Amino acid sequence: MGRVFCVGGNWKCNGTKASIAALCNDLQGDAVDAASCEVVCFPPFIYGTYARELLREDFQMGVQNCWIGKGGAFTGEISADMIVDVGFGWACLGHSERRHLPQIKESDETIATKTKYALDAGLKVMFCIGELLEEREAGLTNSVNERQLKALADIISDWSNVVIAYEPVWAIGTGKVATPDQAQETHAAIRDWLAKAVSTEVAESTRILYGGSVSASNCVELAKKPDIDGFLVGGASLKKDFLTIVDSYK
Ligand code: G2H
Repeated sequence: MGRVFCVGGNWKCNGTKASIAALCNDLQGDAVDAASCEVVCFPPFIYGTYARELLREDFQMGVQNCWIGKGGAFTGEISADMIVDVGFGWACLGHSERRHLPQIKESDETIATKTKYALDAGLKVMFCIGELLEEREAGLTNSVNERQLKALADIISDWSNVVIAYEPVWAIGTGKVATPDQAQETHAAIRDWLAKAVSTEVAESTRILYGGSVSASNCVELAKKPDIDGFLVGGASLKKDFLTIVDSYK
């Protein structure tokens, strides 16, 4: 079976009850053919249940982070087991804001360990990778992606619930989208690495999403590329435009 197109909406630390209700209303529309496209929204934790009640049923729900392991005396944290318990199916882990914001600074190892725990708990994971501008300019794009992926490959063997989201950090929220050719080249390199480091089966079946200033106007050209299997969308996921991006699989 081919790779099912997948679109994530990362709402980040945005929203109020009123804006979420308005957004969920704006996102009403024709049913998405589940055999062809999978859609997941990632609201802030505190609005998760509220958003689930209002969001169309054919869009799945996930969280933007979780604790690294089992719950317990970890004030302020939310475990993957709790996320499964309330019926959410996904976690978006390793987002560049969590890797690079000085107040957070999650390491490759933390993100990989957290991902393994979340997978073992039964979540699907959107595993984000990507290079900084200075790393791209130094020709390090592929080695950075490979280092981030290797941390995970070293500790998991089952990739069936992993979706990779390649998000060049210089393209996030900047309006500077990678060109379709730049994105395709990096996605193909990620797939080649998976084939060599994991297996040809995993390389062929694992979805690789593109993220970074994806919009209603650039998604169609990006979606035509053979190794781009969908998108992780930030700013545009807070608008009706998200539906146009979802529809780019057609
Ligand atoms: C990248 C992306 C969503 P945006 O962070 O993960 O955000 O589409 O706003 O660049």
